[in-house]
Amino acid sequence: MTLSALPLGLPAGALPGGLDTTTRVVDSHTGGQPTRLVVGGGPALYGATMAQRLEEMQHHHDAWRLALVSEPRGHHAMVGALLTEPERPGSQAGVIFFDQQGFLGMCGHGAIGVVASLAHLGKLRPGPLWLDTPVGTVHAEFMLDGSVSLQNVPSYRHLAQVAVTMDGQTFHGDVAWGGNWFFICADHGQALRLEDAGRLASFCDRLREALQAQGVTGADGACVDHVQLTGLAVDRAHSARNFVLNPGLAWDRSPCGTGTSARLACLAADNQLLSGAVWRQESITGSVLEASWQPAETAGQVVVTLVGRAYVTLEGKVVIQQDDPLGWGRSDLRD
Ligand code: PYC
Repeated sequence: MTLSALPLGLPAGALPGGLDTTTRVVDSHTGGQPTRLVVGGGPALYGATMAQRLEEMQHHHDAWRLALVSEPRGHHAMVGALLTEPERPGSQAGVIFFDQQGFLGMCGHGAIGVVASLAHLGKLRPGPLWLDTPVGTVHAEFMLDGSVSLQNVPSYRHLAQVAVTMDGQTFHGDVAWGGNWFFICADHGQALRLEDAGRLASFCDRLREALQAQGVTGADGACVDHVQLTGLAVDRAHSARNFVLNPGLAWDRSPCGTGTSARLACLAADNQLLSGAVWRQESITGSVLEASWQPAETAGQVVVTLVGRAYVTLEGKVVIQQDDPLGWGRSDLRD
């Protein structure tokens, strides 16, 4: 059938073999790292808490995760965000973040993208809002200049300077929580350059495997699924550069919000950054997140405020054609 042969007025989604879902998405990027926000349709979650809703999504609606963020509709750096009803009185919404590998506790660049996308749709004006996530509530502020300030869940260093052996060499790093678990390593000996992203991703992937093989975990045996290499900033106006490997081989185009939070928790623990001082974290793509910390209620923990900007790139409707063997996505492709 050619387009001109279509009966007049028939929507493309109603093509034979086509399932025109009511799922609507808004895509954005924060410092180059993409977020795909579901703003209508998608799975309905009925649990009373965000933790229950996450479990429901994991066990009953995982197909949606792959359909939304994996190829051919997405790619391995894509992070998805599903809005839910708020869990706590006073919050405006709940949000569950996911990627091609699974689910994220929190996502800094993603939360900034969610706020910018809701503002783009006219659903919020400059001012404060609270978002519930499976690992706690974050406080965001959509600013008049379009930037977003985000007070993350409390961050802390769990282990200091753990030794890990890989390929006969020993590396050291802190294990820290910033909404996800990170191994933060400075003595990696790698040049943090964009042109080396593939090599850096493979280095971090092997380091992560070594951590797991050598029994290095977060609190309560949690898997350390993010690796952050730190180095000197290229731009003198910035405080430091990082390379962050997210779950799988997805390396972060942004400086990673939860990773920057974990880094500040370590800097605070080592008395290397004063409370309230501004840290400008640079990624290997050159994008920047500003961050500062304040003591949290719990001793030894800090609350990190991130400031960044997200830009909307697309508004769309998800189409899953019934006879498309890849309509629900695939997760078995690795670069
Ligand atoms: O910005 O926190 C973040 C993040 C986590 C995974 C991808 N981005």
